[in-house]
Amino acid sequence: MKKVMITGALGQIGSELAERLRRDLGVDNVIATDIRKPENNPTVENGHFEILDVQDYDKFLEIAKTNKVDTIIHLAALLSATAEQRPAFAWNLNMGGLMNALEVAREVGEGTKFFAPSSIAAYGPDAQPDNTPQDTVMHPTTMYGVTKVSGEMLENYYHDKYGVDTRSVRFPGLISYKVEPGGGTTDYAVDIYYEALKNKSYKSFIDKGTYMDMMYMDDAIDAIVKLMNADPSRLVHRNAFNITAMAFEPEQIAASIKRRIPDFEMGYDVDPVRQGIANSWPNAIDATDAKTEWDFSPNYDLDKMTDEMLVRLSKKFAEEGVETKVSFDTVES
Ligand code: AKB
Repeated sequence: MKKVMITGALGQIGSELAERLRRDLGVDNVIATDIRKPENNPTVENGHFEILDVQDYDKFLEIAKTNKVDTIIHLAALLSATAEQRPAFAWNLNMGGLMNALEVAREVGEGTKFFAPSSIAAYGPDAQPDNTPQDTVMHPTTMYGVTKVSGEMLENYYHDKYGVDTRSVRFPGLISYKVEPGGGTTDYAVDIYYEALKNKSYKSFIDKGTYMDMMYMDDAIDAIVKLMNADPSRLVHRNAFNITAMAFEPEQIAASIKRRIPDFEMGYDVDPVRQGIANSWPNAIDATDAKTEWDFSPNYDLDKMTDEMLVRLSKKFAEEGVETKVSFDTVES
């Protein structure tokens, strides 16, 4: 991984990955792309940035070839809740974009490294809900899940048939403070920190008792870098590894926040669409193969993540002049 092109680089994962890779590889060795180019955006301003609609194959190929990239990290996609509202567009964007990305990788040359994330959404309601095995039935009942499981197969195909060095993970819900996610089912676990600081209360659109896998963004970014640098001879699996750092229900994240904001109040205003999606996913997946094959090892558990989110978000709100009811410079461990 020497010269990397990232699609969807303004999103929740892309913006933090671009920053990390610019640090690791040098600013000139990361080509960040997205469909829009906002002003005053660090990903746009702190390095090489190009506008790219991933459905435009010719432009995709031109950017990859002109910049002689050896790695494509394809992040542009719709998340679960939005995909459920716009299934045809989700199929066209998620599968068409992925197909273009894989074709560009093939065209760039054999051995091109390739990453596009899968998700816990690749599983359906008939998979074992707890300690869900890496290799088991995958019958998703959401459009997003259908694109994820199809994407996993397509990435294996391009690896086996054309020698594209495809590697991927099934991401759980990702929690971060820099860029908010949009259109996901696990987004409640990000929103809750914003509302805890601003209002000391939160109404969850996911119901009590609903377990989902989650991970702090630092661990997710480390996982991508580690997997992309892993010795290929150790990889029995490729597309895609289960990874998770924690699994919790809404009551547990609320309790974690209450340790620092004792008068924080949690209520529920359940969204039937996102609740239905969550109900179709596993409670907690098994990440043993990622640990064995490329030493996946997350650092953040729920309380450590909560402390980090409260401090980091407080700082961000202060910088942006956002009013809050409570703020943290630091927390005592
Ligand atoms: C979503 O909720 O759609 C995503 C995911 C789990 O893939 N965060």
